[in-house]
Amino acid sequence: MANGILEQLKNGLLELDRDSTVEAANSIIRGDISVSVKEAVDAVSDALQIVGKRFQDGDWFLAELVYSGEIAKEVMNLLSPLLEAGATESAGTVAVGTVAGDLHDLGKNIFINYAKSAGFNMIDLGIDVPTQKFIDAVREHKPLALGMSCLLTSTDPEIGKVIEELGRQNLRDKVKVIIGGAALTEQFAQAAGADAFAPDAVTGTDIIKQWSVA
Ligand code: B1M
Repeated sequence: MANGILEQLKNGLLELDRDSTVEAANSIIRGDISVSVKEAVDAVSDALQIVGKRFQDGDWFLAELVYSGEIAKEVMNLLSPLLEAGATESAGTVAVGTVAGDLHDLGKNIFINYAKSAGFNMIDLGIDVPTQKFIDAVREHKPLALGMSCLLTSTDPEIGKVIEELGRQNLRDKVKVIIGGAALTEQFAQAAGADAFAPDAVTGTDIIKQWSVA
Protein backbone atom coordinates (compact mmCIF):
# COMPACT_ATOMS: atom_id res chain seq x y z
CA MET A 1 0.00 0.00 0.00
CA ALA A 2 2.80 2.43 0.97
CA ASN A 3 4.67 1.57 -2.21
CA GLY A 4 1.45 2.01 -4.17
CA ILE A 5 0.97 5.60 -3.06
CA LEU A 6 4.63 6.46 -3.77
CA GLU A 7 4.22 4.90 -7.23
CA GLN A 8 1.09 7.00 -7.76
CA LEU A 9 3.04 10.12 -6.79
CA LYS A 10 5.92 9.28 -9.10
CA ASN A 11 3.88 7.96 -12.03
CA GLY A 12 1.39 10.81 -11.77
CA LEU A 13 4.24 13.23 -12.39
CA LEU A 14 5.73 11.12 -15.17
CA GLU A 15 2.34 10.79 -16.85
CA LEU A 16 1.73 14.53 -16.38
CA ASP A 17 -1.42 13.66 -14.44
CA ARG A 18 -1.67 16.59 -12.07
CA ASP A 19 -4.82 15.43 -10.27
CA SER A 20 -3.48 11.97 -9.51
CA THR A 21 -0.16 13.39 -8.24
CA VAL A 22 -1.83 15.96 -5.98
CA GLU A 23 -4.31 13.36 -4.74
CA ALA A 24 -1.42 11.05 -3.76
CA ALA A 25 0.34 13.90 -1.92
CA ASN A 26 -2.83 14.85 -0.05
CA SER A 27 -3.46 11.25 0.92
CA ILE A 28 0.05 11.08 2.44
CA ILE A 29 -0.48 14.40 4.24
CA ARG A 30 -3.80 13.18 5.68
CA GLY A 31 -1.98 10.08 6.96
CA ASP A 32 -4.28 7.68 5.05
CA ILE A 33 -1.22 5.56 4.36
CA SER A 34 1.88 5.22 6.47
CA VAL A 35 4.47 6.95 4.31
CA SER A 36 6.84 9.61 5.64
CA VAL A 37 6.98 13.05 4.07
CA LYS A 38 10.67 12.44 3.36
CA GLU A 39 9.83 9.31 1.35
CA ALA A 40 7.27 11.31 -0.60
CA VAL A 41 9.72 14.16 -1.30
CA ASP A 42 12.31 11.60 -2.38
CA ALA A 43 9.78 9.97 -4.75
CA VAL A 44 9.09 13.34 -6.41
CA SER A 45 12.85 14.01 -6.68
CA ASP A 46 13.35 10.57 -8.28
CA ALA A 47 10.63 11.30 -10.80
CA LEU A 48 12.30 14.63 -11.65
CA GLN A 49 15.56 12.82 -12.38
CA ILE A 50 13.65 10.78 -14.97
CA VAL A 51 12.02 13.95 -16.32
CA GLY A 52 15.50 15.47 -16.75
CA LYS A 53 16.73 12.37 -18.59
CA ARG A 54 13.71 12.40 -20.92
CA PHE A 55 14.32 16.09 -21.68
CA GLN A 56 18.04 15.55 -22.20
CA ASP A 57 17.41 12.58 -24.52
CA GLY A 58 14.91 14.57 -26.57
CA ASP A 59 11.99 12.31 -25.58
CA TRP A 60 10.29 15.22 -23.85
CA PHE A 61 10.18 18.84 -24.97
CA LEU A 62 10.10 22.15 -23.12
CA ALA A 63 6.31 22.09 -22.67
CA GLU A 64 6.52 18.78 -20.80
CA LEU A 65 9.51 19.97 -18.77
CA VAL A 66 7.61 23.10 -17.77
CA TYR A 67 4.36 21.32 -16.94
CA SER A 68 6.07 18.58 -14.92
CA GLY A 69 7.95 21.35 -13.07
CA GLU A 70 4.63 23.04 -12.24
CA ILE A 71 3.10 19.82 -10.92
CA ALA A 72 6.26 19.11 -8.89
CA LYS A 73 6.22 22.61 -7.45
CA GLU A 74 2.57 22.32 -6.41
CA VAL A 75 3.21 18.97 -4.74
CA MET A 76 6.49 20.07 -3.09
CA ASN A 77 4.70 23.15 -1.74
CA LEU A 78 2.19 20.81 -0.11
CA LEU A 79 4.74 18.33 1.23
CA SER A 80 7.93 20.09 2.14
CA PRO A 81 6.60 22.51 4.82
CA LEU A 82 5.66 19.36 6.75
CA LEU A 83 9.37 18.61 7.03
CA GLU A 84 9.39 21.43 9.59
CA ALA A 85 9.15 19.55 12.83
CA GLY A 86 8.90 21.57 16.03
CA ALA A 87 12.17 23.45 16.07
CA THR A 88 12.69 25.17 19.41
CA GLU A 89 15.76 27.39 19.60
CA SER A 90 17.39 28.87 16.50
CA ALA A 91 20.57 27.07 15.51
CA GLY A 92 21.64 30.15 13.53
CA THR A 93 20.70 32.12 10.45
CA VAL A 94 21.36 30.98 6.89
CA ALA A 95 20.55 33.02 3.76
CA VAL A 96 19.91 30.99 0.61
CA GLY A 97 19.14 31.81 -3.00
CA THR A 98 19.33 30.43 -6.53
CA VAL A 99 22.05 32.21 -8.53
CA ALA A 100 21.44 34.87 -11.19
CA GLY A 101 19.98 33.53 -14.42
CA ASP A 102 18.70 30.33 -12.81
CA LEU A 103 14.99 29.88 -12.07
CA HIS A 104 15.09 26.39 -10.52
CA ASP A 105 13.93 26.42 -6.92
CA LEU A 106 12.57 23.02 -5.92
CA GLY A 107 15.87 21.77 -4.47
CA LYS A 108 16.59 25.09 -2.75
CA ASN A 109 13.17 25.00 -1.12
CA ILE A 110 13.68 21.42 0.11
CA PHE A 111 17.03 22.43 1.64
CA ILE A 112 15.35 25.41 3.32
CA ASN A 113 12.63 23.21 4.80
CA TYR A 114 15.06 20.55 6.03
CA ALA A 115 17.25 23.17 7.65
CA LYS A 116 14.21 24.85 9.24
CA SER A 117 13.26 21.50 10.70
CA ALA A 118 16.73 21.38 12.28
CA GLY A 119 16.09 24.76 13.95
CA PHE A 120 17.77 27.17 11.54
CA ASN A 121 16.37 30.59 10.75
CA MET A 122 16.32 30.39 6.96
CA ILE A 123 16.21 33.53 4.83
CA ASP A 124 14.97 32.73 1.33
CA LEU A 125 16.46 35.16 -1.19
CA GLY A 126 14.47 33.57 -4.02
CA ILE A 127 15.57 32.72 -7.55
CA ASP A 128 17.67 34.59 -10.12
CA VAL A 129 19.48 36.36 -7.28
CA PRO A 130 22.03 38.99 -8.40
CA THR A 131 25.46 39.08 -6.73
CA GLN A 132 24.76 42.25 -4.79
CA LYS A 133 21.59 40.79 -3.24
CA PHE A 134 23.66 37.93 -1.75
CA ILE A 135 26.16 40.48 -0.43
CA ASP A 136 23.44 42.70 1.02
CA ALA A 137 21.92 39.69 2.79
CA VAL A 138 25.26 38.95 4.46
CA ARG A 139 25.62 42.55 5.60
CA GLU A 140 22.04 42.83 6.80
CA HIS A 141 21.45 39.45 8.47
CA LYS A 142 25.02 38.47 9.45
CA PRO A 143 24.20 34.82 8.76
CA LEU A 144 26.29 31.88 9.86
CA ALA A 145 26.21 30.68 6.25
CA LEU A 146 25.35 31.87 2.76
CA GLY A 147 23.82 29.21 0.49
CA MET A 148 23.72 29.21 -3.28
CA SER A 149 21.77 26.76 -5.40
CA CYS A 150 22.59 26.26 -9.09
CA LEU A 151 21.22 23.77 -11.61
CA LEU A 152 22.58 25.16 -14.86
CA THR A 153 26.15 24.84 -16.08
CA SER A 154 25.61 28.17 -17.86
CA THR A 155 25.05 29.94 -14.52
CA ASP A 156 27.63 28.19 -12.33
CA PRO A 157 30.20 31.03 -12.82
CA GLU A 158 27.83 33.17 -10.72
CA ILE A 159 29.00 31.31 -7.62
CA GLY A 160 32.61 32.36 -8.08
CA LYS A 161 31.48 35.94 -8.70
CA VAL A 162 29.59 36.08 -5.40
CA ILE A 163 32.52 34.57 -3.48
CA GLU A 164 34.95 37.03 -5.09
CA GLU A 165 32.66 39.92 -4.26
CA LEU A 166 32.42 38.77 -0.63
CA GLY A 167 36.23 38.98 -0.57
CA ARG A 168 36.28 42.41 -2.22
CA GLN A 169 33.84 43.75 0.35
CA ASN A 170 35.81 42.21 3.28
CA LEU A 171 33.01 39.80 4.14
CA ARG A 172 34.47 36.47 3.11
CA ASP A 173 35.84 35.61 6.56
CA LYS A 174 32.53 36.55 8.18
CA VAL A 175 30.38 33.88 6.55
CA LYS A 176 30.64 30.23 5.48
CA VAL A 177 29.56 29.45 1.93
CA ILE A 178 27.63 26.30 1.06
CA ILE A 179 26.56 25.42 -2.47
CA GLY A 180 24.31 22.75 -3.97
CA GLY A 181 22.35 21.79 -7.06
CA ALA A 182 22.58 19.36 -9.94
CA ALA A 183 25.14 21.42 -11.90
CA LEU A 184 27.73 21.37 -9.12
CA THR A 185 30.34 19.02 -7.66
CA GLU A 186 32.77 18.91 -4.77
CA GLN A 187 35.62 19.81 -7.16
CA PHE A 188 33.67 22.79 -8.44
CA ALA A 189 33.11 23.99 -4.86
CA GLN A 190 36.81 23.80 -4.08
CA ALA A 191 37.80 25.62 -7.26
CA ALA A 192 35.22 28.36 -6.66
CA GLY A 193 36.36 28.87 -3.06
CA ALA A 194 33.18 27.66 -1.34
CA ASP A 195 33.44 26.04 2.09
CA ALA A 196 31.21 23.10 1.23
CA PHE A 197 29.23 21.33 -1.47
CA ALA A 198 26.02 19.57 -0.48
CA PRO A 199 24.83 16.83 -2.85
CA ASP A 200 21.44 16.79 -1.12
CA ALA A 201 19.39 18.71 1.42
CA VAL A 202 20.05 16.31 4.30
CA THR A 203 23.82 16.54 3.85
CA GLY A 204 23.52 20.31 3.50
CA THR A 205 21.69 20.49 6.80
CA ASP A 206 24.29 18.27 8.49
CA ILE A 207 27.05 20.58 7.24
CA ILE A 208 25.47 23.76 8.60
CA LYS A 209 24.74 21.95 11.88
CA GLN A 210 28.50 21.26 12.21
CA TRP A 211 29.26 24.93 11.53
CA SER A 212 26.66 26.02 14.03
CA VAL A 213 28.28 24.13 16.92
CA ALA A 214 31.88 24.92 15.93
CO1 B1M B 1 15.40 22.66 -16.01
N1 B1M B 1 17.12 21.89 -16.48
N2 B1M B 1 15.64 24.03 -17.38
N3 B1M B 1 13.61 23.23 -15.53
N4 B1M B 1 15.23 21.09 -15.04
C1 B1M B 1 17.61 20.81 -15.64
C2 B1M B 1 18.43 21.35 -14.46
C3 B1M B 1 18.48 19.95 -16.67
C4 B1M B 1 19.61 19.15 -16.00
C5 B1M B 1 17.55 19.04 -17.52
C6 B1M B 1 18.31 18.24 -18.54
O1 B1M B 1 18.56 18.71 -19.59
N5 B1M B 1 18.67 17.00 -18.20
C7 B1M B 1 18.98 21.08 -17.61
C8 B1M B 1 20.31 21.74 -17.23
C9 B1M B 1 21.46 21.26 -18.10
C10 B1M B 1 22.73 21.90 -17.67
O2 B1M B 1 22.87 23.07 -17.48
N6 B1M B 1 23.74 21.06 -17.54
C11 B1M B 1 17.83 22.05 -17.57
C12 B1M B 1 17.57 23.05 -18.56
C13 B1M B 1 18.44 22.98 -19.81
C14 B1M B 1 16.56 24.01 -18.42
C15 B1M B 1 16.23 25.15 -19.39
C16 B1M B 1 17.44 25.89 -19.96
C17 B1M B 1 15.31 24.58 -20.50
C18 B1M B 1 15.02 25.54 -21.61
O3 B1M B 1 14.41 26.57 -21.40
N7 B1M B 1 15.47 25.19 -22.80
C19 B1M B 1 15.36 26.09 -18.48
C20 B1M B 1 16.23 27.11 -17.73
C21 B1M B 1 15.41 28.18 -17.07
C22 B1M B 1 16.27 29.00 -16.14
O4 B1M B 1 16.52 28.57 -15.01
N8 B1M B 1 16.75 30.15 -16.60
C23 B1M B 1 14.80 25.10 -17.51
C24 B1M B 1 13.57 25.27 -16.87
C25 B1M B 1 13.03 24.38 -15.97
C26 B1M B 1 11.62 24.53 -15.39
C27 B1M B 1 11.28 25.98 -15.02
C28 B1M B 1 10.64 24.07 -16.44
C29 B1M B 1 11.65 23.51 -14.21
C30 B1M B 1 12.03 24.15 -12.84
C31 B1M B 1 10.84 24.35 -11.95
C32 B1M B 1 11.27 24.88 -10.58
O5 B1M B 1 12.36 24.66 -10.07
N9 B1M B 1 10.36 25.62 -10.00
C33 B1M B 1 12.81 22.59 -14.61
C34 B1M B 1 13.04 21.31 -14.05
C35 B1M B 1 11.92 20.74 -13.19
C36 B1M B 1 14.25 20.58 -14.26
C37 B1M B 1 14.63 19.18 -13.77
C38 B1M B 1 13.84 18.18 -14.60
C39 B1M B 1 14.39 18.89 -12.31
C40 B1M B 1 15.10 19.87 -11.34
C41 B1M B 1 14.62 19.59 -9.94
O6 B1M B 1 13.81 20.32 -9.39
N10 B1M B 1 15.07 18.46 -9.37
C42 B1M B 1 16.19 19.16 -14.06
C43 B1M B 1 16.75 17.76 -14.34
C44 B1M B 1 17.67 17.28 -13.20
O7 B1M B 1 17.96 17.97 -12.25
N11 B1M B 1 18.15 16.07 -13.35
C45 B1M B 1 16.35 20.26 -15.02
C46 B1M B 1 14.62 17.99 -8.04
C47 B1M B 1 15.39 18.72 -6.96
C48 B1M B 1 14.89 18.22 -5.60
O8 B1M B 1 16.75 18.42 -7.12
O9 B1M B 1 17.44 20.85 -7.46
O10 B1M B 1 19.15 18.97 -7.62
P1 B1M B 1 17.91 19.53 -7.04
O11 B1M B 1 18.12 19.68 -5.44
C49 B1M B 1 18.61 18.67 -4.60
C50 B1M B 1 20.15 18.73 -4.43
O12 B1M B 1 20.82 19.15 -5.59
C51 B1M B 1 20.32 19.64 -3.24
O13 B1M B 1 19.19 19.35 -2.43
C52 B1M B 1 18.06 19.01 -3.24
C53 B1M B 1 17.29 17.91 -2.56
O14 B1M B 1 18.10 16.93 -2.02
N12 B1M B 1 20.40 21.09 -3.39
C54 B1M B 1 21.01 21.84 -2.42
C55 B1M B 1 19.96 21.92 -4.34
N13 B1M B 1 20.27 23.16 -4.06
C56 B1M B 1 20.92 23.16 -2.87
C57 B1M B 1 21.48 24.18 -2.12
C58 B1M B 1 22.14 23.85 -0.93
C59 B1M B 1 22.20 22.53 -0.50
C60 B1M B 1 21.65 21.51 -1.23
O15 B1M B 1 22.74 24.75 -0.18
C61 B1M B 1 22.69 26.09 -0.53
